[in-house]
Amino acid sequence: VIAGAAVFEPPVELKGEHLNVAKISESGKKQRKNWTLMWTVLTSDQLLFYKDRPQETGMKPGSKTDVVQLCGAITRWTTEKSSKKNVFQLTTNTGSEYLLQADGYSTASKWYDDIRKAIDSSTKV
Ligand code: I3S
Repeated sequence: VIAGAAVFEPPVELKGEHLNVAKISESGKKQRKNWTLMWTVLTSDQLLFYKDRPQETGMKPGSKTDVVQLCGAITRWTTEKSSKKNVFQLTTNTGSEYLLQADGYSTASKWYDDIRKAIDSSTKV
């Protein structure tokens, strides 16, 4: 490692899976709901959404579609914001709002629990 050079540290990925994602607000401004199947990665303090699952070789930091900071975020289950089952919402401290969904309840609830834990530990710092 060259002293003083900026080194890209890839985030430690806790898990990655395809989830249905809809961004419904950006900085507090409502957006048209558009459900998309996204390769979703949880790190200790971020949620990363990729359009396609990055292959080992093609993994570039710039290829992320969306990066959500979990510090100060809030998550809760919702039955009002979608007719789909197993939907939870994630609101960031900058006022962006996402809906996340999986058809399997165990998948959705594992993600919900893990995101909650990441929010708690990254917000305490
Ligand atoms: O909350 P909404 O507007 O009922 O959400 C539905 C729409 O986003 C719809 O797209 P159009 O706006 O093109 O009709 C989607 O196809 C639906 O999936 C959305 O409802 P659900 O209940 O699936 O989140």
